[in-house]
Amino acid sequence: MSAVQVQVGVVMGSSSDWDTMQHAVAILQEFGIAHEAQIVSAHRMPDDMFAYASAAAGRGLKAIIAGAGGAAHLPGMLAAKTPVPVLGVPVPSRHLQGVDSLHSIVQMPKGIPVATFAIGAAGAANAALFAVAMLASEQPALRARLEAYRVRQTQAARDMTLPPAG
Ligand code: RP5
Repeated sequence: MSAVQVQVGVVMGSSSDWDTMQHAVAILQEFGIAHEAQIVSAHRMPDDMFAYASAAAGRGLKAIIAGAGGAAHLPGMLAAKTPVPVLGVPVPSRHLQGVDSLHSIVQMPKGIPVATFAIGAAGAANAALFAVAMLASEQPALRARLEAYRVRQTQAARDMTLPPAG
């Protein structure tokens, strides 16, 4: 039996990021994307982070979703060490509510891009949906599932009702 080829890696700086990052994993599960999720801290596990990034392309990863909070180096440092696209998720932080994380991730100097998403759960889910869209460009069955997902979402919005005023 051959091992499943992981397509998307989900990494985060701490177990405290899981509340946010689980929303990325939930989307990958929903779409049946082979993935892995683990803690790879930029400042507490720098050698592990370099090893993860260095091995990513050779392992066949098509995208890395990286979430971190505060002075959030993880997505940028991973991107510096791998040609695999890095999708950054700013995790809400204790003191600055994730604005620090957002600025740390989005303000990459020219030359090493990190695709940056919204702060928190929406950003995590959207990063995974973006990874699905990337993979779907070469997988027609996955594209059909993504289109069906959007149709369901549209219908759910059309079915919304408003309560009486007052
Ligand atoms: C960052 O520091 C992590 O990404 C996390 O968002 C933040 C706080 O980590 P903990 O102190 O909760 O472990 O590296």
